[in-house]
Order: sequence, then structure tokens, then C-alpha cells
Amino acid sequence: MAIERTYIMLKPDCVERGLMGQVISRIENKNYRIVDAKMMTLEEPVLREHYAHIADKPFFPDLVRYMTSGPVLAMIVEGENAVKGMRILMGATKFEEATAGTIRGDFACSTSENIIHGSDSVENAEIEIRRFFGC
Ligand code: IDP
Ligand code: MG
Repeated sequence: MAIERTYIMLKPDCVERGLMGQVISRIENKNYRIVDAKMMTLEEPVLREHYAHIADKPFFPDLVRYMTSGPVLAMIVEGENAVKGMRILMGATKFEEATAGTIRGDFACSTSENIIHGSDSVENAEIEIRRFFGC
């Protein structure tokens, strides 16, 4: 295993519902370190880039509406095996597959409004950190 950096984003529903503290606690309890963080309000162009792999899906307009509906907390999270480890902490994308004990399993209300984003590979983590933090 290796020390990795991953891009984590607490989505507008997480901020709006006042769940940031609980989610950050889970990240810190796992001994990952938040090495940078900032509140941001996203606009459509960056979301088209970030979600290019699903931009042709019928739910994409709703996803943009949701992701621009309020501020997000963008973070760089570092730790042993952090890319895969954060995906495990987050839980599955599909609402019905996100098991209890994961962030999405415990807090998400639907497949679309699902609290948290985490990079899905080391390569994408680098791209996403550059996209949102410019480093
Ligand atoms: P991930 O966030 O688990 O990596 P992706 O497939 O990359 O999942 O999808 C990005 C985001 O798009 C999801 O987190 C969710 O907010 C939304 N999304 C994905 N699939 C669906 C769907 O089938 N219906 C509605 N929204 C979806
Ligand atoms: Mg993804």
C-alpha cells in the first residue's frame, strides 16, 4: 500500500443538512488527513468536465441542478490507500446498494443526492485535485 491523495467533495445536500462534521469525523477516524479544504459554489462548465463520463445520461440536467444548488466543501484527503479506502467509507453509488455503516448508506436519500464525491482511481484523483485546487 502507499500514501495516496484523493479528491473528496461534500455535496450540497451534505452542507445544507449540516452533516459536514459527521462526515469529516468519519474521514478523520479512519486516520486520513485533510490536507486542504475550501467551500466552493460550482457552475455548469466545471461539472461538465468533472462528470464528462455521465454527461449524456438522462439524469445529467438534474445532477447539474443539484450540484449547483448550494456550496460544496472541496477537500484533498491523504492517507494509506486513500483512493480506494475513501470509496469504501463512502459506500456504493446506487442508493439501494449503499450498505449501513457507509457514509452514503447512513446519510444519502437517493442515488442522485448522495452526500459525497470521491475519486475512483489514483489517476482521476490527480486530475480532480488539479481541477479543483490547481495543484
Ligand atoms: P460515484 O459518485 O459513486 O463515483 P458516478 O457513476 O461517477 O458515481 O456518478 C456521479 C454522480 O452522478 C453520483 O454520485 C450521483 O450523484 C449521480 N448519479 C449517478 N448515477 C445516477 C443515476 O442512475 N441516477 C441519478 N443520479 C445518478
Ligand atoms: Mg464517479
